[in-house]
Formats: sequence, structure tokens, C-alpha cells
Amino acid sequence: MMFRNKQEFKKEFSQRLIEAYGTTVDQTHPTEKYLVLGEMVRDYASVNWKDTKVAVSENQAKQVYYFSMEFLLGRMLTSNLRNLGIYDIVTEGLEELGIDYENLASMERDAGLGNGGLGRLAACFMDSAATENLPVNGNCIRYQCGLFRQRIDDQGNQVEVPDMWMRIGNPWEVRKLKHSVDVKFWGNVEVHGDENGNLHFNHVNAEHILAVPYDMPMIGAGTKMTNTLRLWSAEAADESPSWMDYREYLSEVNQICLNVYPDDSTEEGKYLRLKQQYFFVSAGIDSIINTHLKQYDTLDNLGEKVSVQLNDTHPVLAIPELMRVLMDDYGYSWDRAQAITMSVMSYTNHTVMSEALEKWPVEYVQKLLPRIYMIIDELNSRYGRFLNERYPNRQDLWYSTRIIDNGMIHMARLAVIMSHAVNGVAEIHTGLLESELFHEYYSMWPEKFTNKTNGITPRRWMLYSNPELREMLKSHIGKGFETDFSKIEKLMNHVDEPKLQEEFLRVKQKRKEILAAYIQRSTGIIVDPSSIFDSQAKRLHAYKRQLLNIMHVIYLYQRIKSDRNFRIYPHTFIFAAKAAPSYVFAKKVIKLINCVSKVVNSDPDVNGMLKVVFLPNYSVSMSEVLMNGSDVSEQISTAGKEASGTGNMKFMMNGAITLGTLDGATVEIDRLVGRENDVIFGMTVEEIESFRQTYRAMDYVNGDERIRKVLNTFIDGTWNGDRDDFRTIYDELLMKNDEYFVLADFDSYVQAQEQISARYQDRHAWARSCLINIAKSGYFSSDRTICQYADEIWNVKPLKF
Ligand code: OX2
Repeated sequence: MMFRNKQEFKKEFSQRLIEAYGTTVDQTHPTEKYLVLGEMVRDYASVNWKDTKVAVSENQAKQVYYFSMEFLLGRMLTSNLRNLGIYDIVTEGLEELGIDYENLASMERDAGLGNGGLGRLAACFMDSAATENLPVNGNCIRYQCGLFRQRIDDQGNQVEVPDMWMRIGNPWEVRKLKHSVDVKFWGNVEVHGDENGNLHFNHVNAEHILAVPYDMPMIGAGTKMTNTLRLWSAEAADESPSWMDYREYLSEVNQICLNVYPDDSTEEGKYLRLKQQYFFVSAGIDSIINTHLKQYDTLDNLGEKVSVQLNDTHPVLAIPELMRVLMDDYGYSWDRAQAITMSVMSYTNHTVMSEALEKWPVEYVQKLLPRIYMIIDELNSRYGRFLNERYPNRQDLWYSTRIIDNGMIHMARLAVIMSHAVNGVAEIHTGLLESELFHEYYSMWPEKFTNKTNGITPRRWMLYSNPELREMLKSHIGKGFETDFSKIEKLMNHVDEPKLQEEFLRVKQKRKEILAAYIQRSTGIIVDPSSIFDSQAKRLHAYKRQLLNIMHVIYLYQRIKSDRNFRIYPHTFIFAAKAAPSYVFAKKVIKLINCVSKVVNSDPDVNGMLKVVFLPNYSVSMSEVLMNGSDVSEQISTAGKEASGTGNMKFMMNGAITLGTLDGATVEIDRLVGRENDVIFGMTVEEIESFRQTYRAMDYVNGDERIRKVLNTFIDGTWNGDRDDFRTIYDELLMKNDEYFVLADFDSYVQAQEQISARYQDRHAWARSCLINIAKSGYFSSDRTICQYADEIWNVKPLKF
């Protein structure tokens, strides 16, 4: 039964609480109330969910499957209620029952099924696809633990603790045992020929794992469209392998979905990660095939009816897996199987950093996935023959582009060769793919390559999390932008109005007060909401250069201490970042920030001019408070290294000014808002390239006293009395010659910060710039991005109900 108004909601909610827990509304615990509410909302959405499945089937619509090892969903309650249009009924109903909605909503634990931008992008795409009536389903792993939770100990170190996100239950998921499939590992392949000379491959002695899907509804805004995110869970099959101890088998099964791989930059923990990858990919392909056959009874038209988008290289085993199923299970020839596979698959690259480009040792794949290895090996040989025919004198091409190279399988190469479309995630990034990383492939198949600049869902990232701004916008440009976010540009007609500028400043002040309260709750640090809130929130990585930011803070601190007359506009520097547990340098930077924070915040000499905050346990929920409460958005990566960035868009959409390098999507932000409405500094990609050979970090130490003084604090015990603690950072900059050009960009960054402070003090001009940023943020809605994927890669049309 779907409740239609407040009264019906109250009745059903109270009834369900009684039925579920045998208690009155007052007696139930908030977590129980949250669970019951979540289940009610899921059931409410189930009617649309069913209607969507019927519509897809009746229209014989093409379906897209977004294969991603990560979906960083965050909390779902508010987003689902608002997308369904029942937020007011529910919150008012709860209020009449004496229940505080915000308190209930805070019971939900973030679904932290991802590391950072790549996983959050997948989640934004699910929201946008449903909203745009596009049949796009997600395919991922049902991790028992999300990415670790981060604590900071007394010394300032990051400590990782388990993220038991499902402890109280997950009301959004539905277990679908009937759709379980079998996934095989290890064992060996028997080959035998039949009377027609065809070879048959039989995977024997395998370890069988039961993959059980849990489906979550992905609810669109203002539409009935409800897609499915399918999360696969590993369970023991009824038989354990004869060659494996039964308990060993159980423990292997339990490992597979235990946790999110806590790294988005390097490759480690190899076998298990490989196992995770094949597990969700094989289960996903199987379930696509089953669904398709049920409707069409043939796989001949798979390429017309199914698209699989590979979110980076993690799911690239889907390529040989689909080949395997088509050939071994359904008797397709190699050539047919390859043609179908290529028309189904497309690949998104998210990074040019070489350490993040996955490569698997041949022997691992051979052992764990014997049949898959045979297929990859054959693909490689055939690719070699293709090159030979087309470029007979280009041995060099073979060496630089083959799939198997030096005993390693290059997943990105496999993906590029076997996909019909390859895309980067911002213009500059796609340009670098074409000119550098995938240059040879680009020369062969330029038509494969396209750009799809990332986007973010304006609902979670502004409309729902910044109601003050939403209401302000509504009263000036009408409601239309809520459903068609490109209409936000209408705001351009008003940016010169002093009244609006003042109104905006009041909204921002309100959001800053909310953030200040959050900071105090989670760190105990009291910050002044009238100071400049300057935030850098993203994974901790050398290329993202949190180090540059904290070095500037140290420089300011030293100047305040040494020059009594030196004044700066009060400034609060806010950091939020998790470091991969094994990433020593990144963890040191976290410690440094925390130690600097302790010293600076307790020094009376800084006199309210400077505060440093490290917010522990960066998460989606935290970002929903942090991004819209900030004045300045730090996007300061070494040019050419950040593929896109998506935090930059979240800050912009909520009226923060970008302080950034010309990298990733910041280049496009800069072009849209104009140089008067952001602050750009540092070397460009081209400058860095021509400078790389001759760069000597030491010259910057010798030539710049500010840098010298800052660096000295890393080896003289200033921050915690230990002279050796931060030596790794010192060495990284000097002994290893500063791979990310922190010192080279230091001066330019200091000047950029001075510009920020100067501009901030002209309150009206600042507000005008913020408003222009908001007005121009329409382009960065993931509604726009997903429609481009649909049009230009998948060729799928919005479904009409
Ligand atoms: C991230 C990229 O680092 C970031 O620049 C981009 O915005 C995001 O993906 C979404 O496209 N793991 N995470 C990323 O790349 C990889 C690999």
C-alpha cells in the first residue's frame, strides 16, 4: 500500500513499527525507526521499480550496465525521499509523531563502497541516469566493510578502523537468491575436439563460488524510472573443491567481499583483488546473459540491446569473460564473439598515473582464471597479426601496445583494443590520452576516442544539501532549474544586483556556521565563521599536493611569528583526506597537517588570524556539509595529473571560488567563469613538460628563503620535537627532486593566496564572483554527462512511460 498523505504515512509507520518490533512508536530505538522508514520508502519505490522493468521489457529497450568496482553512495534516505517527492509528507508526518527527521536520517551509515572520485562518479551517474529516464544499471560487489574509517590518534597519525556499514542492516537492498550464479576459480582447462574439428573447453577442478545478488533501487527524481544497482555477495557453494580443505574454502569465500580495496593509486594485495574483479564481472555478465536470453532467446542481437561501460580497468576482465561465455557456452565462433563483445564494451579511463594502470602477472591470471588467460593470450596474438598486416614495418608498435608485455597483462591496453569507445573524463585529460598514454591506439582508431567531462548530481550536491541556497535561487530565477539544471544560468541576469549579493553572503554565512558547528563537534576546534573558509577535500596523494597547501600555512605562521606588523585576513584552512593504509608519504602529510594544526591553533601570537583544521574520516556525508560551507576550493594538483576532479564542481555549484592549477576539469571551470572569477596559478602541462629535464628542486631552496625556512621545520623538530619524523617529506622534495613540482609552484601559490585574501575583502565583488560560479555550474551536472554517454557511446534513448 502506498501512503498518499501525512495521515496515511503516520498510520502505516506506526503500524509497521509495532509489527516489526512489537513496541510502541515511543519505545522503539531511532535505528529501528530509521530501518522501518527505509523499508517503507523502498517498498514505496518498488511499484515504480516493477513498472520500470515492465517498460524496459515491453519497449525492448537497450540496457546499459555500468560495471564499477566502486559505488560511493553515501546516505540514501533524504535523496530517495526527495527524488520520490514524498519528503514533505514524511518529515511532517514524523514531526507530528514527535520524531526529529534529521536525527533519524543521521542513523543511516554511509554506504562507503568506494575510495574517492571514481566511486562517487558512479553514484552520481546512477542518480542522473534514472532522473533522465535512461535504463542504466550498476554492477558491483556487496562489500561487508566499506573503505576504512579514519581516526586520528594523539600524535596526529591516521589510524584505520573497520567500517561496518551494514551493522544495523541495509533497508535499501533486496536479496535475489533466484538470480544467483556460479563463479569458477583455479582448476584447469580440458580441451577436446569434436568430429567437426571444433575445440571445446572445459574448466574442471574449479573452486565454485555462489554469487548472490542484492538489488538496490536507484530512484530518479520526478519520474517513475527506477534502475537497479546489483551488488554481488559471495557465498559457499554446496560443494567445496576436492583439493581444498573445507575450512580453507570457507575462509576464501569470506574474503572475497570482505572489504573495499583501500587504494585508488597503486596495485597490491594482488590475488584477492584479481579474485574480486573476476567475481563481480563474471556474475554480472552471467546475469546480463540470462536476462537477455529470457527476452530474446538469442545472443545474436546482444550488441544492439546491451552496453557495458567499464569504469576504469578494474572490471576489464568482463571482456574475456563475455568472449568465453559466447564461445564456450553458446558456441559462437571467435570472430563473431569478438565482434559482439566489441560492440557491447566501452571503457572510461580515469587516470594517467602509471602506478594506477593495472597490470597483472601472467602467472596469476593463468592460475586463478585459466580459461580467461587463454582468451587474453589469443587476443594478444591476434592483435599482433592485425598489426603485422596493417603496419608490416612497425615492430615498435607491437612492443609498445601489445596486451601481454614482459610477463604482465596490461588491462588498459586490453580495454582500448577491445572496446568500441574509449573516453577520458575532462577535456585536458582526454587530450593527454590521445597525445600520450594511448597515442598509438589513437593514431590507429581516432574515432574510438571521445571526451566525457565528469559531472555531479545537483540534487545531492546542492538542491538537497543546501536548502538555503536552493530557496534563494528559486526566489530569483523560478523553480525550473530544479528539474533542468542548465536553467541555473538564468542567474547570470542577476549577478550584478547588490541585494542578491548580500542575500548570497547571508546564505553562505549560514552554511559556514553549520560547518563551524560540525568542525567543533568532530575536532573540538572552534573556528570563526567570518574568517575565510579555505578547503581541500580529496584523497591524500602526492600529486594532489596537500603538501603545498600546508607549506603555505607554515610560511604564513612563520611570518606572523617573525614580523609583528604582518597581518592577514583571518583564514581557516580545512583539510579532509584519507590516505591508503600502505602509502607512507601520504600518511606523513596527514600527520604533518595535524601537528601543524596543534601548534598553530594553540599559539596566542597568531591572534585569530590563522586556524588549521583536519577533519577526520572524510566521507560523502561530510562533504555535504563541507563543500557548501566553504569560500575557497583548493584544486592544486600538478598540472596534467588530476584527470578531472569532481570536488571542484561541488564547491563551485555552492558558490566557492576555485584556487587552482590548470588541471582536470578546473580548466573548463576557468573557461566558463572567466579569470576574474577564480584564481589560477602554477605551471601548465606544457611548461612542466619542457621544464622536467632541467628541474632542480635544490635551486628553489637556495633561491627562496621562505621555502628554506619552511623545509627546515621538517628536520628541526618544530612540530612535535622529533627531528626525524618528517624527514621523508624533506627527502621527497630534495633527494627525490620533488616529483610533483611543489617547490616550483610555491611562489605562484603564495601570490594566488594573497589574491584570494584581497578579493575576499571586497564583499560585493566576491559575492558576484560566487554567483557567477553558481550560474555557470549547469554544465557540471551529471545529468548532462550521462546524456552524452547515452547519445554518443551507448546509443540509448530515454524511456517513455
Ligand atoms: C579519479 C581521478 O583521480 C579523478 O581525477 C576523477 O575526477 C575521478 O576518478 C572520476 O573520474 N581512481 N580514482 C580516479 O581515478 C582512478 C583510477
